[in-house]
Amino acid sequence: MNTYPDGRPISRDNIDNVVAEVLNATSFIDIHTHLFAPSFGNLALWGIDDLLTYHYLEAEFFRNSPMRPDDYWTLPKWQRAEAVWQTLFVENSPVSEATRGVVFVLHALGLDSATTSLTPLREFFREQNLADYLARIFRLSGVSDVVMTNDPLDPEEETALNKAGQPDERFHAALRLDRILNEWNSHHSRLAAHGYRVDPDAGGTTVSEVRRFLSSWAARIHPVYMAVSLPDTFSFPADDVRTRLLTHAVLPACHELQLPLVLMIGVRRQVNPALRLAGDALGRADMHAVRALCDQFPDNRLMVSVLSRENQHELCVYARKFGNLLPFGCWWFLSNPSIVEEVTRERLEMLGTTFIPQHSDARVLEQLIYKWRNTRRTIAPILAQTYKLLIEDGRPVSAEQVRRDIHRLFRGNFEQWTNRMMHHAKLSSTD
Ligand code: RAT
Ligand code: ZN
Repeated sequence: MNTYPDGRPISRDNIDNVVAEVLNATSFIDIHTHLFAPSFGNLALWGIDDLLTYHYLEAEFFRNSPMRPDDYWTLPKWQRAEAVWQTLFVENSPVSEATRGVVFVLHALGLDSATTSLTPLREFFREQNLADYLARIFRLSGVSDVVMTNDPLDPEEETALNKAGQPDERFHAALRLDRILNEWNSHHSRLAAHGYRVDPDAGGTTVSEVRRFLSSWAARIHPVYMAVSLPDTFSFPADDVRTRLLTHAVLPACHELQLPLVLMIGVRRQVNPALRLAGDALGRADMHAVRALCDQFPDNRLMVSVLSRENQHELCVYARKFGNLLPFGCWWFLSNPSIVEEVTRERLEMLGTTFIPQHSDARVLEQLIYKWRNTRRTIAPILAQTYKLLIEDGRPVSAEQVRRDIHRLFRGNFEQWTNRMMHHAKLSSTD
């Protein structure tokens, strides 16, 4: 029910309620996740064992448990999940963002988050019918669409992508380029094996062949963008294979196919390989690379997220200089209320509504519930405060205006940049 009539000015005292109501009533587009549609089979993760073996939790587990990583990895998944539960939820209070997330997921599903045994939780998940359950999770999360991460050079994914399963209109593909742009040395032979005439130095026909490879995958999976994560040492232009491939293959392909290029900059991979996926860290990046890309490719659309807190302000400044740059998300180690608050406030102050505040990065289906609930909870007072300042400064604010702004931040900017209208789920307050 729409409590606040459209055009009338909202009183300062009512702003908090209106913002909260509009945030809850708007279904968001989750522009970057690691979720997979059900047709991807075992790659699609859900349920308590996958929730507990999430790498954000594993990093915290190793801080609290005497178990050595090498011993942990010898255990089957169900035992790893039990070790994490016992250590982080039974022996310690789950106060971190990632552990509280699991608590909220269980609570939202009507389950006991204080149980010492995982058996009743496992029973609940086993009983679910996936089709109904998926709809329920999307509804509880307030999300209509999610974007997957699809890397055709990942052997497991390639097999799944090749098995054309039943498409699900809520899951959109994204063509991920990490193996091509960051690990060319170990992956050019995979392209060669598929008949592409490429060489280790990315010379000769390589760039046109990589372009052909990208076009062919784009025609198969219809991605909403191409994407790559880049190290904190990323520099552009540089005398390296990555610069050659970006300049002559990836950016021209994105331009031709009218797809944005998503750059996620600042990851320092595998500082502690024993932790596997939990072993990555971050570093401050040199933002000259972003300036050079925006400047040299004015007809390409670049969506950028930076992992280091120290790079956030520079990203906002560059976005003020280049209309082809769209900042998005509070990625990975930034996805904590204290930092989301700071970064979002800074972006609103410097960019108005021309950015995308958050994506979930969910790897396990139910994480959508807590990640989007937390985003709404953190961002509501920031938006409300912005409107209060606007009213104080002499401009009335209406509910219609709040709706327009929230729609733009969490749907419209992405739809405009990808040139796609996504399916718009109606949110109801009942579960
Ligand atoms: O947030 C994460 O789960 C990371 O492990 C990464 O996957 C990161 O989000 C990425 O897309 O590289
Ligand atoms: Zn990610």
